[in-house]
Amino acid sequence: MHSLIDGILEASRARGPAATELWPAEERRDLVASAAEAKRNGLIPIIAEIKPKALGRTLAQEEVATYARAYAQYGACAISVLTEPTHFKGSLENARTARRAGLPVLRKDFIFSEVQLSEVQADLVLLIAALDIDLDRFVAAARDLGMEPLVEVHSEKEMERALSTEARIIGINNRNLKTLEVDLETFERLAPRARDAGVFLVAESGVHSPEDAVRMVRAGADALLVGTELMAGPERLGELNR
Ligand code: IGP
Repeated sequence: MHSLIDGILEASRARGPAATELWPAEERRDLVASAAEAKRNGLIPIIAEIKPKALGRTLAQEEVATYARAYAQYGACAISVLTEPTHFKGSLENARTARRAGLPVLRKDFIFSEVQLSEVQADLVLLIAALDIDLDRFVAAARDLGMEPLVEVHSEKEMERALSTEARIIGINNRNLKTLEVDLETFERLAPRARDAGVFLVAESGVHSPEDAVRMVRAGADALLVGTELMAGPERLGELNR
């Protein structure tokens, strides 16, 4: 059986690595500080995602720039950029373009090799526990490259694995990457364990209304990661904070 993840990994292997120039560590933008600032401004800290797949096409760089600027204007605390090209219609260029809007940028991809980590620099990089990578090694490698890792989990087992690493930021994905089913209860179930451990917690996927947003914050989210809802119009970021 050919799963979504298998197909993505295969395509990445076939493409090979892209080279990048790294910028100095002082230039890294801090998600935790940015989320705290959003809160001080009376906003729910939202990491707004650029997800071309939600529109069913790749985006021109001007469109990426327009989304990124709008997200900044509507008070997002960071921008998440899908860079996976074959399934998600993203690109490394999208991450570089989005960063010009001034917010911290999270590179969102299916990272299964250290080589991929150095393809493009971002302020944060997603590491998916379900990919069965050596998380300890990848968390350290991401920091060596000047990026803060955000480790994504979807089950109790993955949460324990993530908490056993040096990761300071953990994302709980409400979407099952295998079945693509979304259930906000996933965050509510897994959050308490991470709260006790004192990590910065991100609620990922499935937020479409102010009620959803408040539900995630009440369950202990320090920030929300929202994609599909905002690709329908960045002004919806304002509505989520209603
Ligand atoms: C955004 P949504 O339901 O708001 O579009 O979800 C984000 O959480 C989702 O795109 C995502 C994702 C991922 C995509 C979370 N983890 C891993 C690709 C790979």
